[in-house]
Amino acid sequence: MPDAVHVGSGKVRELYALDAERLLLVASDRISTFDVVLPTAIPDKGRVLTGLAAFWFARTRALCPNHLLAVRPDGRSTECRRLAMLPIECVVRGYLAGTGWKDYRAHGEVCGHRLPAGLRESDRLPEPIFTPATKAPSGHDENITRAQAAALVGAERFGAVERLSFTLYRFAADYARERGIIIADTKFEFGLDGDGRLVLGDEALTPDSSRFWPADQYAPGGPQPSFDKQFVRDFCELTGWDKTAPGPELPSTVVAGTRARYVEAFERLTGIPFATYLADPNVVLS
Ligand code: Q0Z
Repeated sequence: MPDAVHVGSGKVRELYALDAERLLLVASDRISTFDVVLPTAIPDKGRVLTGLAAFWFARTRALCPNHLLAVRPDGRSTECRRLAMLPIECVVRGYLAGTGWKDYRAHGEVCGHRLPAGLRESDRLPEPIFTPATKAPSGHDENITRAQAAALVGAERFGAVERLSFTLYRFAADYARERGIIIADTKFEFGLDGDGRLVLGDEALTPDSSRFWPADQYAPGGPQPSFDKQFVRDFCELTGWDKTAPGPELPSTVVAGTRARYVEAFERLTGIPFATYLADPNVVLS
């Protein structure tokens, strides 16, 4: 890509500038678990995530404008409008997991939301809550209060991203639930376009930016299996790995099982055979 200037790296994605207005977001096949990127790739993982994000962008356009301009024929890279990103992560939680569960157990509340007593790990919340976080350069995002978030982006903008986040989460969670997937929580990132309008950016509603749980195995009262990464986690636990870098190489059985889970999530949610996506990635846009 002689015309693309590398401008950023995430744990499993790369970002390039195409020109002053456009970015290229490339999803690799790298996988992270327990916050460490493993030495073994999951073939087509980047294509699954790119296709899923594009699918959701196409289906939520009427709810909220987004940065997607085009999916490239490789199926793993998308051309996006360059935005001025807001300095907060917009997290919506429909279930009590991760730092939401930890904060609830410690303080009875999450990001200033007082929750009913007696909730168990992974319980569904009476209604979804908005729990903003800062974007820590370390990658370890920290939950902040609504007031802190409002101070970072302005009160009016805070209200707008909260409302949009709820609308997007409810739409996607209802849709996914009918297809056997619980979206327990999800993270959105918004930016401003050249006219100062709020636009949904980054990736959205993928298993890397959300917790996907198999609905048929849902059993609150403890942690839930991950729809996509459970084979990887189980294998890593079995090896006795101490969860510091470098992580273990994955055996081919774990790679194949994990790839199948990503493809299954794609096919369940989009209703499109993954092979059809590979032949023409634009199928997720119509
Ligand atoms: C997204 C990230 C990645 C590293 C910046 N439309 C946009 N306009 C301006 N900035 C961004 C976007 Cl998506 C933007 N990130 C996150 C993605 C690699 C960092 F692929 N950073």
